[in-house]
Amino acid sequence: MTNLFAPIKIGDLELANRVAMAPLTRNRSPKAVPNDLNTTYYEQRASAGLIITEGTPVTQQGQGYADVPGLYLPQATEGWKRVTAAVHAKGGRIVTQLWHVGRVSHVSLQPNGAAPVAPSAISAGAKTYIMDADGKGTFADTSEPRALEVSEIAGIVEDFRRAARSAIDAGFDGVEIHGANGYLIDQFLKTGANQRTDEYGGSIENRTRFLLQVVDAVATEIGSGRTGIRLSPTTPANGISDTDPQPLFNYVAEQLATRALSFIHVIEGATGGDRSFQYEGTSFDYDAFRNAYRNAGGTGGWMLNNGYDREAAIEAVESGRADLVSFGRLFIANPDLVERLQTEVSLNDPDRNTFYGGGAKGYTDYPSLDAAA
Ligand code: 8OZ
Repeated sequence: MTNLFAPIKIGDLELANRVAMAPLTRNRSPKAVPNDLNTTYYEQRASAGLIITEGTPVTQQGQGYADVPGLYLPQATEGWKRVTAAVHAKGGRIVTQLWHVGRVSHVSLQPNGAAPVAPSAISAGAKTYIMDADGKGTFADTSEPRALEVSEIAGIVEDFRRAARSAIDAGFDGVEIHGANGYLIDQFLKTGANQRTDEYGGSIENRTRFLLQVVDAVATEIGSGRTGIRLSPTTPANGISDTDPQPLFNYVAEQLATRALSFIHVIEGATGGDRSFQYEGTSFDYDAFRNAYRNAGGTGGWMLNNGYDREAAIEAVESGRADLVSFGRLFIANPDLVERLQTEVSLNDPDRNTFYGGGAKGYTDYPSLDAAA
């Protein structure tokens, strides 16, 4: 029987335990550069088996929220070096999440106030987070996107490759490609956002093309054993939907299986919500998805996410349903979450009001057990 707290090797990454810190957007990095407060936050959470940083846009075009840290400016690489050094000094492992939001953006965040880009000119109908004229964070409707020219797509793949190189330069142990939650890769995958008639739209193979081009560019640049990907087959996040997700994601699983990735990170159901959520008129079997990956020879760590508590995480790993489990909200409020889960002590509650934006309050001031003692 495998234990949630036992070490694991996934690809090239040797982890002390199977409790991962999920990527969490916190909007505390003005000018897209990680700072000392961000360093403290990640350092406090270094006992996670693996930290996956908040989404990190690969370009300004890939940016959809104010004050998220990027990986497209030299200053950001320098800032991330301090974060990775602090986590490594505490014995932790940390990868960064490479992100392009696609249509989930606002003109005020785009280069020259341009329209956000997407597979097709279909609005997300979602909210994003921008700065108002007084520099105060506020939620706003996502802007109308324009459809990418086929000639532009290779450039975006190249942006992912370049950011992956910068991640390694910054000292990260690897990267997670953000293929989830209705952002650009998920927009290409799913019928609700992709109505293209060229080689990037229509068939399952065509809709998966962009994802695989990004995976191959990143894995070739930094090594497949340092590359993971996050997927959310049935989330409605950011207005995304698909008419038949099971064959789509079984194909994705089979394709990824041949690429020797470090891990596959799966959000079950609606991100941050109902784990049994399905798109209207469809059904999705997450065990069948994992089996498609394993039956095709996939050996990466299978990481599950979404609303897990101690008991459910222990069960998932002991039953073999998961190799690792990632925790989001619990890691916001409990820097020493691994120790707390291990010793079964009570957890601090996260404060929603301080999730996005602000300073140390609700970010670096949640007490660890040591501090409480
Ligand atoms: C919450 C707020 C803003 C962004 C995701 C990157 O859902 C996000 C995100 C979450 O993957």
